[in-house]
Amino acid sequence: MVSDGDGTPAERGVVLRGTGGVWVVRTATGEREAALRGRLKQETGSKLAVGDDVMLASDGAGGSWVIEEILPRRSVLARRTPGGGYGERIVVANVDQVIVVFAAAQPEAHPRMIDRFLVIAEANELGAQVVINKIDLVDAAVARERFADYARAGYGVHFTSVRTGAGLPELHAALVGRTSAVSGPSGVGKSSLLNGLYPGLNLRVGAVSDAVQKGRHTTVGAWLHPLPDGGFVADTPGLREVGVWGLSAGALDRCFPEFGPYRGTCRFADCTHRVEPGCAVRDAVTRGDVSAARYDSYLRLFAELANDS
Ligand SMILES: Nc1nc2c(ncn2[C@@H]2O[C@H](COP(=O)(O)OP(=O)(O)OP(=O)(O)O)[C@@H](O)[C@H]2O)c(=O)[nH]1
Ligand SMILES: [Mg+2]
Ligand SMILES: [Zn+2]
Repeated sequence: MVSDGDGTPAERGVVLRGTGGVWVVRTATGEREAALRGRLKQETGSKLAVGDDVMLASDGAGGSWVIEEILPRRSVLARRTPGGGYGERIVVANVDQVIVVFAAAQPEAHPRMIDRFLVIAEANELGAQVVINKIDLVDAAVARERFADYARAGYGVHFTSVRTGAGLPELHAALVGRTSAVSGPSGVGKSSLLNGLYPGLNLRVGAVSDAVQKGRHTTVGAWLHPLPDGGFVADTPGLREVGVWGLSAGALDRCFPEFGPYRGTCRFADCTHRVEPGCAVRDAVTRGDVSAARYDSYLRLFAELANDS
């Protein structure tokens, strides 16, 4: 415990979740419920988010805690505010990486949907890893081939099964000590994976509670779960619509890391890599150096984003 200027006891903590103005903050000595100091609420740009590092102060009487200060953020997973206003809505602060979870079957992963999640991570300048779960339901060699594009594009890819335990040690190693935003469609096994890695988490599996949040995710906040061996994982519902992430069509090419070696060498500096002559990205696709399927995702998302604005 340290002391602030007034001699009031102060503690540093991480915001785990919040409802109705009450925030749960984890400090070195436990979890505390705290309200945001009124002065902080008014200041522009100081909206509190799950994942924020904060300074807490006790009211002295030993009862309630107040969030006195939001410490500078290392990163944010943020979307444009709904309704087109300026500013942003932070889904999780201080995220180190996005873990995009899909299933090899039941429900079968759609690679074009995986690309959407990866683009959102890239647009937020966050690292991403891909998890293909339920590998027990398919031929593992076929699945590895089917999702080979992601490893080729430079992403970490984990093939896992909660049923057999396959791939779990490697996924565990990828989570320890970091703050990860876990996302993916309903039913792919996100909660099952986290329970498999950390039985103490006791997340609900196959629950309707998560599913009913679909369509309401502009108001449903993320939850940050502390991991027993260091780090945090956040459930982040509703990551899939790229349109709300404040991304312009012209910036989309930077969200495909494997285009990187080529996009600077197109004939036109403002090449959109669709129809322009002398496009080095398209040439790389023709040669097979860039995945045609990933390029196809680029074209679809470009059209979507161009229509949005
Ligand atoms: N065969 C098989 N089934 C799995 C595996 N992982 C999870 N399941 C099953 O898949 C179903 C959905 O799992 P959940 O963990 O609830 O999925 P989720 O991604 O958390 O879903 P939401 O919370 O709705 O987003 C459950 O019936 C699990 O038992 C796996 O590796 N193999
Ligand atoms: Mg779940
Ligand atoms: Zn080009």
